[in-house]
Amino acid sequence: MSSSTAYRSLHDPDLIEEYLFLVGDGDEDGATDFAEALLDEGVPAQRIMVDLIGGAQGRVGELWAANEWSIAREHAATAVNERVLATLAGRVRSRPTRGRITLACVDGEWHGLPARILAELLRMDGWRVDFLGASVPGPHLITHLHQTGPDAVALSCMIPTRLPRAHAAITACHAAGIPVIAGGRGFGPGSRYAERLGADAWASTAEEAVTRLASDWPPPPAPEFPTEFLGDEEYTHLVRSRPQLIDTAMQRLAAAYPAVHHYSEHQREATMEDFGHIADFLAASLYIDEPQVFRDFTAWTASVLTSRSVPVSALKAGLRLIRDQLIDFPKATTTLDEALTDLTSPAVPPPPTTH
Ligand code: B12
Repeated sequence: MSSSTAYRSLHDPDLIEEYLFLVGDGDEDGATDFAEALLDEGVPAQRIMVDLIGGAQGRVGELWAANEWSIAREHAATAVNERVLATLAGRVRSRPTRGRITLACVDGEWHGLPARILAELLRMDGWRVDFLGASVPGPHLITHLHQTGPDAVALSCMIPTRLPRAHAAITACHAAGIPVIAGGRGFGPGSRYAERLGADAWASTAEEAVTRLASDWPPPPAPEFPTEFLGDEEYTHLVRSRPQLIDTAMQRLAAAYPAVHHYSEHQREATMEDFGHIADFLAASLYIDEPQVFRDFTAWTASVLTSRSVPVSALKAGLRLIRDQLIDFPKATTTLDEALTDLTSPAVPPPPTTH
């Protein structure tokens, strides 16, 4: 296979599926050999990392969402992907010729692999990268910045519930005088949320970030950073009353959705976790004033529950139980009503992205 054939074939779903089989089988050596063979054939490491490893990781999530793979299998597959990425990174050495970058996932953000892919691409492009990994608490990030004095902070947020923490981190980086490039699906389909939270730049993919940082950094100072807390009274109430909201909803659930009487302990725990996600996504959507964030989440949750034989009516009952406790909060109730209307339409819309 010539390198150009290999390059094209990385977009071939069969190639990803072949690699995915090895990843799903927990075959670390097989998956590593597969990726190294592509590298030996001349496929750029960047392409293998983004298209093969990143592409397979997205498929892993789809299989989990469709209830075909267990969470344990997903975790095992992620671990294999991480090992393959590390092996490739070890094979492609590069000397730092540019500045220094700190790359971190926002506090509470456990999707570490996409950020790790970006870290490797930046390193290969000549940056010295301090990769701090998943879930970096704000104060520790700032201490690190004071110790290392980087030229940029790259902040990864894959899940919108972490946006309030992302805002705090961006504000703190600015106070330390360091510009921030933001990225990851949590910042939304475009740059809007990143801009609203005061990020200096945003990129949708790791490659776009590499180009941006190589050609246009540091960016001209933004005219004004929205440094103040964005959350309003509704957001604050929701965050403070989160435990009570969930407890009350759990207590009332059996009356609203009698099937709960037959739930196992595990099902009850999963339901409680789901209430937590409902509260967190609602809070995030209030924080950045984007109801769509919550509506995307409920559409996706409905499809995940359906693949686990839980009817949409269960989710609707849960949403109403939260709504009933928030009747004094107009933005929250409107958002919940919109989500409920979405779920009432004849076909629940497909999830916006995959898990
Ligand atoms: C694997 C996975 C997980 C794994 C993560 C394992 C790990 N160590 O990374 C686990 C199981 C832990 C997980 C947990 C959860 N997940 Co998840 N997960 C995924 C999944 C399937 C893949 C993520 C991934 O690695 N993709 C591959 C990368 C390469 O994709 P990518 O986005 O294209 O990456 C590029 C860009 O994002 C960009 N980028 C990333 N970071 C940065 C940073 C900067 C600065 C820049 C410029 C660019 C940039 O560069 C990357 C490379 O090009 C996604 C769905 C998907 N298809 O992506 C959901 C997804 C991210 N998860 C989601 C959810 C909801 C959850 C959970 C809440 C599920 C739950 N019910 O518990 C938890 C939350 C955990 C937490 N608090 O962080 C949602 C997020 C919702 C949303 N955005 O609206 C997604 C989108 C699925 C969905 N459709 O809803 N998840």
